[in-house]
Amino acid sequence: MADGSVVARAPLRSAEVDAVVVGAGFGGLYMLYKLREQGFSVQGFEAGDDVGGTWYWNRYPGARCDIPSLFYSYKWSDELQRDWKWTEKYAAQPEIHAYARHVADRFDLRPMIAFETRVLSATFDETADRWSVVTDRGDEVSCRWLIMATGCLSTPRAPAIPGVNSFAVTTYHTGAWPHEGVDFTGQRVGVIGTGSSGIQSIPIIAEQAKRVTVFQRTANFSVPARNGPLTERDLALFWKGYDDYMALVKGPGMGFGGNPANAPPETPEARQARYEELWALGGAGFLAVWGNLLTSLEVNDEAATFVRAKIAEMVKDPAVAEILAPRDHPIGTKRICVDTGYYETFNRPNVELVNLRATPIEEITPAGVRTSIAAYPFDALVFATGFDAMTGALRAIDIRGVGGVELRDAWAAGPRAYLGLAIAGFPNMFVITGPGSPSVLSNMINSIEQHVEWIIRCLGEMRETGRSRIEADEAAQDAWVAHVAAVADKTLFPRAASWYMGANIPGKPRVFMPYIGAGYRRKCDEVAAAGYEGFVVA
Ligand code: FAD
Ligand code: N01
Repeated sequence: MADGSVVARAPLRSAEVDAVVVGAGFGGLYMLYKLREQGFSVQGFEAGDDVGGTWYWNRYPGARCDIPSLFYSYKWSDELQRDWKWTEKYAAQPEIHAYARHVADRFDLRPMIAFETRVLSATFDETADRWSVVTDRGDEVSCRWLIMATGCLSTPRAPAIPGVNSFAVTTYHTGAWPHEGVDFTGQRVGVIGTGSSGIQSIPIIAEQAKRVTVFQRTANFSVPARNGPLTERDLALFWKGYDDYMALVKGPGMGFGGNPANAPPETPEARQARYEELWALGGAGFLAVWGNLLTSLEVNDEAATFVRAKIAEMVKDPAVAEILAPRDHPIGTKRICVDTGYYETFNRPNVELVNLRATPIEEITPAGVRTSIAAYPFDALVFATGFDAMTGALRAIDIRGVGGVELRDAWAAGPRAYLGLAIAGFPNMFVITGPGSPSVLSNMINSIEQHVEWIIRCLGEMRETGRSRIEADEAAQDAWVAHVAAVADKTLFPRAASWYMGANIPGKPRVFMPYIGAGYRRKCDEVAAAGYEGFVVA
């Protein structure tokens, strides 16, 4: 509950269902809907007290999507798509959360979900081909199919800084923001982290607070959102192109890939004109400027130089602009940020930028932050320090597969999954947008729908043919993992110390986790059509 109390309920002891779904974000909600529609009995579990996942937890000021809302919404119900009216090009968190709530109510999904319930463990019983799922409320549920909709960005992470818990006033993490909101009026606020969450929240915190000190370790590329109200004209254009768009989404090519035909023109003038055009348009579409932006360092350098020049134009103090100019990774190899007034915020008299590359933080103290040269006292400290991405939520659960092997051990050298959907040694378990699938490099809602539809087809076919066990084959998984890495190695992505690589977590193996190749949907469909090639079915 938002007030911290917990709803009393009896544990679901010894319940038996066909399927358990863990997580009630966009992945879990659609999975629950499809399972019920196909006549499977199902139990959902969600740690929060409401649906929405990302949009339930990330309530920091300025939180909004970076894919236009008309596209960042479910496609599986035409009526839903037509009825729901987004108010802005990029909706803010409250509106996206309201949308998730609307979906849950409209399709009556809540009765299937046990809220405020965290799944602690899942153990596979090899004799029965069933999972036993245990929660922090004492539930013990047995299921044939276990579906992890636990999210790629759902395990917030505090910075690894000495004294991190010693700050005596209040500390906030953007990924676990208080439901009642925070009023920073009159306060001295420190913000650590300048990824998407920091870049979205800093301008709004700066409007409220007496003073804001931004601690930046790595400068990030950000492009202006050019957000605004959605007009009737926008809607008309959207619906006019909808069928073509859906043909693309549902087409075999789903996945990243890039468009090789989109080569940079020969003259610098023509290229600059295109950068200007996309900059004026706003949004992450800037990365689509050339098909080889993420494979050619030379091409990438030019686009990066363009953005750095824009930063220098927007930020009045050249020394501050230089600190904000990203120079240590190619543009796009860390998630590009989409902002509203971020760089201009550093022109405000109440905002200060601390360059941690020059003066690192030595410790967090009861009074604030101490760097190698100064102490900064604060009334509030904000950690915009990101997530244990893609694997954090799965590794937090004690998952034991064949022979009692723990997932944490199976993934000790980095995540391994076949198509990002299933894991060798963990039969009957599926991961929605798992590592090795396009996931965070795609419109996540489209990827969620593709995975849910693949899983439901698989479960339907298992039921029809009277089979009770499906498991990724180790050799097929090895080949897929090698392919995911080989495709990534042909791009510039591995050059950045990004969370895509696991580089934001000390000690996490450096493996490029999302799949960046083309044709992912076709590959998944071919696997299913060939009788689940690469799986062992019993
Ligand atoms: P989540 O929404 O993360 O839901 C997972 C749920 O599982 C959570 O509610 C969590 O509480 C629950 N859970 C986890 N472990 C357990 C457990 N052990 N027991 C019980 N419950 C558990 N993607 C885009 O494509 N476009 C965007 O514009 C975009 N914007 C984003 C903005 C922010 C601030 C963030 C953080 C992410 C954004 N993303 C965006 C990515 C976003 O995570 C996905 O788009 C999508 O919402 C993920 O849905 P999901 O259901 O897979 O996971
Ligand atoms: O997290 P991040 P995020 N000392 O990991 C810094 C999605 N999202 O929450 O780069 C000092 O990107 C860290 O510095 P460095 C989106 O996919 C989308 O912002 O490691 N600094 C970095 O600056 C996004 O990519 C939206 O050197 C420390 C920051 O903290 C993903 O979620 C909005 C530190 C973390 O950045 C994660 O974004 C929000 C330390 N010890 C999120 N530790 C949209 O706009 C970490 N940092 C749609």
